[in-house]
Amino acid sequence: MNRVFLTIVFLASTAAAQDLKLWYEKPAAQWVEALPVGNGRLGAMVFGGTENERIQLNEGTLWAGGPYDPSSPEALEALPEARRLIFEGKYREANDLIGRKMMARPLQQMQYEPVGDLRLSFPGHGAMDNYRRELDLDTASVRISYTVGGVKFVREIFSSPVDQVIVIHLTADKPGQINFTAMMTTPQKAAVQAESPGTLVMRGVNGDAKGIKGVLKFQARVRVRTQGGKTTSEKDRVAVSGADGALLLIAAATSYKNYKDVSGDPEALTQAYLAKAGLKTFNTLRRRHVAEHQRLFRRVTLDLGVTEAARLPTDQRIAKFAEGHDPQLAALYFQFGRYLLISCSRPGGQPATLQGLWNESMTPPWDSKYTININTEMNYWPAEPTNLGECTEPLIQMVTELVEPGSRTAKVNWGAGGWVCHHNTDLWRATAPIDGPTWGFWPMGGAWLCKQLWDHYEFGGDKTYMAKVYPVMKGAAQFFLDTLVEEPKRKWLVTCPSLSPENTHPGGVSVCAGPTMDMEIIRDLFNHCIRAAEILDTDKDFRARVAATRDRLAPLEIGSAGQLQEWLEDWDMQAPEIHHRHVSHLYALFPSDQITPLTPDLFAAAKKSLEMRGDGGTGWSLAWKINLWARLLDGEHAYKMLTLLLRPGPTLPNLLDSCPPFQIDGNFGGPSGITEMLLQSDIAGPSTTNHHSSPISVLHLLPALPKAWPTGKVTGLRARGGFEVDMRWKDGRLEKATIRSTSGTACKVRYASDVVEVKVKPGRSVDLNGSLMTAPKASGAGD
Ligand code: FUC
Repeated sequence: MNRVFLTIVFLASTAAAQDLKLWYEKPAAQWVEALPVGNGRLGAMVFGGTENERIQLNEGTLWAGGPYDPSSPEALEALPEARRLIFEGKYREANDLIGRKMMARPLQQMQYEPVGDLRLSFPGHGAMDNYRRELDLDTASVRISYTVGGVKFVREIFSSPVDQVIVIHLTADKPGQINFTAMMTTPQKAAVQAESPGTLVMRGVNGDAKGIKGVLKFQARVRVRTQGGKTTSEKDRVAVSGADGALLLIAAATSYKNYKDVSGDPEALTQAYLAKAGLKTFNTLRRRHVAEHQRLFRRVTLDLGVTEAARLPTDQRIAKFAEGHDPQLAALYFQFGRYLLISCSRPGGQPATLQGLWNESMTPPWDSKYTININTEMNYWPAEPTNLGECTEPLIQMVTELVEPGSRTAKVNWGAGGWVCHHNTDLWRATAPIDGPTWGFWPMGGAWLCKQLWDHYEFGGDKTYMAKVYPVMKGAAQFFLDTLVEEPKRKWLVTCPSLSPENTHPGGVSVCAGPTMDMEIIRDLFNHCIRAAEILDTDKDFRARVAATRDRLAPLEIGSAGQLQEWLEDWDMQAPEIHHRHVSHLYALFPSDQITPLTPDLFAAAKKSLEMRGDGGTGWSLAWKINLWARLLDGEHAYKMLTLLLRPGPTLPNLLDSCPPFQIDGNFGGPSGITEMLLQSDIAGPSTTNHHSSPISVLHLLPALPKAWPTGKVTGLRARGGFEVDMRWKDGRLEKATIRSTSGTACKVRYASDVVEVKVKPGRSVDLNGSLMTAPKASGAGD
């Protein structure tokens, strides 16, 4: 008895300590083992070497190139011919014509680049004991500790959103033990110079790329401050000997002001950041950093239970997750996603790229830019439901900025009004179709991003915000009013040319007319525009036109295998890649709500399509499928997808996602999927038939809870319509739920077969117990 009791107590206390930490027994041997910190603008990957520390640095605006216009002057002329060829079924010819005339010039966009590395060498620290390297998600800091010759050394690193510097603090438990040399290296065209007192400065210019000249200046500046000891600066290094402790502050900036203006002064900026931060003690810097991080991070807690496995280093846990004994790793993975979003996407910064904020290469995979045919949207899926609405600000800003270049592309490429962005964009907000017709000739990226704008409103209910982004959504809708064409057979309105992202149809190419996903995205965009115009009481005529056009869009179709058709034609069974990683047509099931249990035929067809696709895929594809199975209310299959994602391969030792290679989207799609397993919310059911006239939120509690998580607790999740939800469950049954209103006043709450209507005033909450039908009166604080 006693032993059992002690084990439980031990596990509980270890769990408390390890709950929110990634930790390792060795320094990182490679980048995919290093640990990320970031303040939305300044990022670092910390390797934790004892003799040689490498801190790889990024600054969010350091990209290749400069402002450019990739329009193809020949594009518009070729459009009618491309359409004719497609409608005649001459897909290859259309593809070739599009490739020759209609793609962007240059054919590729600019890439995200690294600043370089801060290298610290600690002579004699090669042989050490008691090594531990950890990332604490709750304090957003990396800590490395070890002993050499009986002296304990501790290194702590964080990137402060408040003071705009990366902070490195070095301590030893005996005086005079801190000896190191600091240097900087970089793959950029840059020079490093040591300046007194104890300062390293890297001055450089960004890369040229694809014929576009690099016009950004950048600077990284490291200041070393010690307690005691001696500091010398010479040539390109700063050396410290015999100090009791040291504080290093890193500032970095570029001359980027916005996508049209590169007149900033990185020298003045880095000097100013250091001057301000330099006045503060380590404890003050740390306190301010932790408080700001926890303001966001602590809004949500998730407890899925703990077992013995939680005592292992994180890389070992990843390898064992599928064995099913480590529910806490799923919770850690969920919180790691939130940590990453807070660290790479903060107001005033750039949105999360394919690698968030973290990239060591001058030529990263897919340029580490914004791929908007799934990846960038996935990055933001967890933002609203996991209570990080602020983190979408950089994305909203980017979409707003896309309007101007996107209007040019709409005009030059399509002869249309409004604005368009194809399947990628970059720091310079390029909007034209890139890479080649198979991938790039897809005019839907901007429209899909508009769904994120709408979600921000649906969760938050802020009408002032809605008024600001409505013109952006309206411009996106205008583009389709101008470019949709009638397909000859059934006279439906369709996009043409377009494609179902990256998937080849039986015609041997991707380009086609009216792929299902396009129709779904446009239906959402149109419905959201109508709803926004109603809320803002504006644009009556426009609303009517949008509604009339919406009603002529090609409908969702069920094919001969009972599947939701991916294309206008029933091609799915003959498509060359039946297991293709993109599940584009299932957009209607997730992230959209056009397919729900209330549309049973489509719901069954979507399930069939997902089964046909299979359970394989890239990291992000697996992550998408967690969300899709959760929306199909199948917790076991959703959990199976999570185990396929959270294993070595799709998940790297540092818990980052791999496409492969490293790509951060799965780190956001995964947590979004976990959220969808616990809470789903919808406003007034499916929007396919424009049911949005009297919206009411429907909150579905524990809709896809897997057997692997019989007992748990979650607090602070957000639901559409302005609510926050806490839940506690045991033996697979809901015990208690609390619905707090942030702006909503009424919602329907569904759990298993129970549905109750709850009224709650903003700022108040209502408690429900596991049997909803008997509950609301019990504690109704809603009046
Ligand atoms: C899409 C995907 C690829 C990759 C790239 C960044 O093109 O099809 O798998 O994720 O984006």
